[in-house]
Amino acid sequence: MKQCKRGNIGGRWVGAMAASWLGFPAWAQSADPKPWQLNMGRGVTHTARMAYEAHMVALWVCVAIGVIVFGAIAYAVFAFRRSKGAVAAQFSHNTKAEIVWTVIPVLILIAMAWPATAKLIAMYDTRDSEMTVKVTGYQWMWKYEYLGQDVAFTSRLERESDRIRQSGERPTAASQPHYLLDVDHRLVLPVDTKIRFVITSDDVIHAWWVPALGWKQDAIPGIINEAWTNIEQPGVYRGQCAELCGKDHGFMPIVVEALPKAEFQRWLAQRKPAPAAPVPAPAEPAESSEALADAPPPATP
Ligand SMILES: [Cu+2]
Repeated sequence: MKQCKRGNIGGRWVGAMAASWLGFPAWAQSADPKPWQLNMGRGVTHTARMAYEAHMVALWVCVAIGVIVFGAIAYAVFAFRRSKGAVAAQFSHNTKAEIVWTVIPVLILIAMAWPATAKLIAMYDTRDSEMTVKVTGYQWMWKYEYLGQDVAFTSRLERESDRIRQSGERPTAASQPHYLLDVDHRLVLPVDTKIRFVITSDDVIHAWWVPALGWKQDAIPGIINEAWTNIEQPGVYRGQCAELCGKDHGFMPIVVEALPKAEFQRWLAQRKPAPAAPVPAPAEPAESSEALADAPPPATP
């Protein structure tokens, strides 16, 4: 980033590291990625937080192992150097050591996999959802259908981003803060609602991914994948197609706008097609039905 000064970056980096170590909600945990963000975001759903927690546990386990292993190597290199008269041992096998360095990693892996598996199972449980949105991937846009609501629309790259990318202009973060991450029609969703997604594709494999929701799901022709979310905070959350799907793969962003429930209902009502005009009543017959009954049947040819 040209606008950022080096000292500033260093300061922000140290600040962010300190904040994430202390567990403070800092920019490193914002819903959407920010420039120079180092860690993954915390997201705005319970599932996103579960992914974040699993990631942080794995990270700290790796840090602890790294410190112990590299610390032991550094100590051995320094304390047992040849200039101090150290002589290398000549044994080639040690059954006890081999059992220890096999069993300990296995136990660490089990301790990490157990909670991660429980979280994964919860992420796939789409039961008791309150509404369903069908997502279909196309080269290169998304279609959203609010099932049972008679509301459907396509969502494609916003025109100004599309114009700039084809013009050769160099957009700046100031003039185009959401360059290639804006769409013409946002996917509007309610907060505090368990929303089920059914995800498929009409042509090639795409993947629907909004990092703040905490998951990505493949959109595969002929297959319907499921996912769900329950957004906790109103806001705008951005994502992209996460499967290499053709030459314009980089130009099919996703924008989710989470609204409070009542506002969402108003939005949905506006999007619904107007009810069909009542069918006009047939004109009054000239003669009464009794007169018609008495009339002779129409002549048949
Ligand atoms: Cu795609």
